[in-house]
Amino acid sequence: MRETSWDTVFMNAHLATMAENGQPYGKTDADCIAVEQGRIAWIGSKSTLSAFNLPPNCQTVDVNQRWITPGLIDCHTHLVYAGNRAEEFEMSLGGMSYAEISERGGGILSTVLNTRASTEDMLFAESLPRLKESMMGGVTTIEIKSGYGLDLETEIKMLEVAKRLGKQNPIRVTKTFLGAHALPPEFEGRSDEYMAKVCSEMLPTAHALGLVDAVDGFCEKIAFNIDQIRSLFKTAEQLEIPIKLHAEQLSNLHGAELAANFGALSADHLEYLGETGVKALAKHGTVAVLLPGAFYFLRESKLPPVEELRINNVPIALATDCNPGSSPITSPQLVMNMAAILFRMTPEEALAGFTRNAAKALGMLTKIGTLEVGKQADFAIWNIKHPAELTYHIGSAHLHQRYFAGKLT
Ligand code: DI6
Ligand code: FE
Repeated sequence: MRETSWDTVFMNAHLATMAENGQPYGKTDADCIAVEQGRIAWIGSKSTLSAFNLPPNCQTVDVNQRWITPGLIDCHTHLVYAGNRAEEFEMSLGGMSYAEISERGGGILSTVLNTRASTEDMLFAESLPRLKESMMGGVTTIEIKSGYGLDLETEIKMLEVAKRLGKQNPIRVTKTFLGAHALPPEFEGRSDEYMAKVCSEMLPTAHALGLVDAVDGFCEKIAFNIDQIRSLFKTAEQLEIPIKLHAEQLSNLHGAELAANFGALSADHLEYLGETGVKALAKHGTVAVLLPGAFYFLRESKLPPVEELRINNVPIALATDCNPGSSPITSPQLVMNMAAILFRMTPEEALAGFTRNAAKALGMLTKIGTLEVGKQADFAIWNIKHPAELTYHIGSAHLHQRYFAGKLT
């Protein structure tokens, strides 16, 4: 008899471990998972369980032939913001393009004004329902970006709200500094100066407060050019902060290549990514994060080069990009369906996009993203008969239960 100090054993489960074990969905014959102190302690078959001595207070959970996947990971969101942009949505339906709306002082800037005007408590209260929605979709780790403040005070306020959301809810929140999201109105015509302020003051201050897990920027004609992004990355490099980039969303400025050359965790959006960009991602192990919600909502017609990414073994993650302007969505399942229908990704790729590859995009694969011994016991338990159903049903809820660090939530 092997002594254990397990807290919980889940039994009669189908496991989509999403580990790279050569089986679709990382399936195994094992039908049990044991948890100890918030981590996966053992994965095996019920028939071998008698070899273990379970402590008297060990709880057993009969999963009843449901499927367990790793808790989902939404690796790219702008979930903290104030107000919404339903009126702009109406304008865009009237024919105005996203770039036009943004040039008219709408777009990101209108959310900036609302976010600046909100107190931290207001911002928290507005963001919380979105976080709850995300949790109800099976998400156990979420990345949240700043970027609707564009001044030191408001960027810090956003990151503090993100931190508090994580502290007060059973979910892991990682915080990304996106001060280089757009040019604030007070810096009109002076984008180099704004970027200098981001690098010399805003990023170092937010970092010193312990609020920055990664740095991101928006490399685009309507945002920042490649030289400005390079200076941002140099600062991040000096501060030893991992980087990410919004790249090639509306045009090809070769941002993904720049990011990859700096060893970025991920390059995100990528509809306009070219061949050299794909090769650079492959060379540096940078994850391609695709955001079908924004593609759909902006009625984009240029598809990201999914097949080229596949051929070059670039890991592909998916995320909601939850934001008020281009992707007002919190449901991973709906995004998985969009990825299949719009990008022709397979259901297995879609699930890997919200688990293993999303963990990679956050630099957290050693902790989360697959069901493997030693990793966090973050599980989503689904009322499904096959894991492809998560992608097949159009956004319908199948979540039976959600466990965060071994605890039912
Ligand atoms: N690309 C996007 O799609 C979002 N940010 C970005 O850099 C849009 C953000 C917004 O419109 O509020
Ligand atoms: Fe984004």
